[in-house]
Amino acid sequence: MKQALAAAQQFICHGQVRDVREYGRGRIHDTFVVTVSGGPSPQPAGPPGRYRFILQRLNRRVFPRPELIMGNLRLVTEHVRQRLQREPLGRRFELPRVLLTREGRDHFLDPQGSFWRALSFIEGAHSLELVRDAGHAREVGWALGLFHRLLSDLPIHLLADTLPGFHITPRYLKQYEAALAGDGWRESPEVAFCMRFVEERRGLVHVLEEAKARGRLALRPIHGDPKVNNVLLDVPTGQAVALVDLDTVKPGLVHYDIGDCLRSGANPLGEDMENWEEVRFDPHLARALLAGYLSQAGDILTDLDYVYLYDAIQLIPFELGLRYFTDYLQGNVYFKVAHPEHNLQRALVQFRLTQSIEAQAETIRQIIRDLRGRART
Ligand code: ADP
Ligand code: GN1
Ligand code: MG
Repeated sequence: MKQALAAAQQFICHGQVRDVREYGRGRIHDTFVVTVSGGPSPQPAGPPGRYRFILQRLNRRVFPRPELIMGNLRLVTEHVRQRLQREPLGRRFELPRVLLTREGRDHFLDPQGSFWRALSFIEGAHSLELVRDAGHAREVGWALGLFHRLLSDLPIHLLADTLPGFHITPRYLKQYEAALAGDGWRESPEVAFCMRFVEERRGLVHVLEEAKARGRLALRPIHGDPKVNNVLLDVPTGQAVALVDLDTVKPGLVHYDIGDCLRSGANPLGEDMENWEEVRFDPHLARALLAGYLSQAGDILTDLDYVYLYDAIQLIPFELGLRYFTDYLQGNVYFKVAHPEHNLQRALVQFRLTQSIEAQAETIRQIIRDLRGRART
């Protein structure tokens, strides 16, 4: 906390830091909310006297080149700001803005080598860990669709690759095989279940990468991590007002995002559910989420994009399960955990979700067909 306080001081010119406290439930960075009093707010229309900002210590094990993140963030927030100015939405939507240090830099490197950055706090909004109902699912999908639409004209060569290999499923399979060959894990019935689960789905892992290699799917700017708690909702109305956690914005397939958003937004029990056998994919939530998404991004999807939507919905929860399971086998080196079995439990949740998706494949394909028909009429 002392380090966080010292870092917070770097991002204020006037006034005093009143409070620094841990914030949110991210699995990668250390996030704090800082309250400042007595200085002008960096928000254009912020209240005088007291304001808050988000302070984050970026995880350098996951993101070895955090300076690339800051470049992308500045580019993307400016692009979205300009587009919304040209084509107003008629409702609130914003991305967090990068706040600068007293020296005018977009980050602060402390004496221990930690990389700190500050973002404007999205006021009057909150994020939920679990999807509440179909209205919430629709808003989450709407926010992702809007994000894709607003960035669809940003040339991808301008975006740095902040996390090489992210969402490249065959690469995660290789890492899994390397982890299995290691000796840092013990056998258990759950481990045996996960191993069998992965073996039975080896044929699945190449589907999106092959489509990309064959030119059937194209790279576009993506969010990379559009799960439910990264969409902020207006407190009184429940409308989506912001997307946060933009560190994985980079060139990718919109399919990664759609699959990720659905594995989070159509799993009402959430990804940390202890009774993993109860986890299921809810097609009503999925329909609402996809309808919200297509209301904004329907026009940027090609016929081939639609062809691979179901594959993405099946693949991305499987991929996340594989990532959690691998991390468990490696001794929990990537995701933050509350206990040593946490990543194994999270893997089981994602694998159970994948099973539920597979069991409802025809229903999900029908939802995609229905919504596509509606988008075209
Ligand atoms: P991580 O990458 O570790 O998930 P996030 O950037 O998602 O970290 O931040 C963690 C949580 O903090 C988010 O889920 C959200 O609830 C909250 N948060 C992040 N940025 C902001 C912001 N600019 N304004 C308000 N809340 C935020
Ligand atoms: C991580 O940072 P956070 O908690 O929003 C992860 C995502 C996973 C997610 C699962 C950079 O996201 O890929 O889908 O956990 N982010 C990174 O909750 O690996
Ligand atoms: Mg997050």
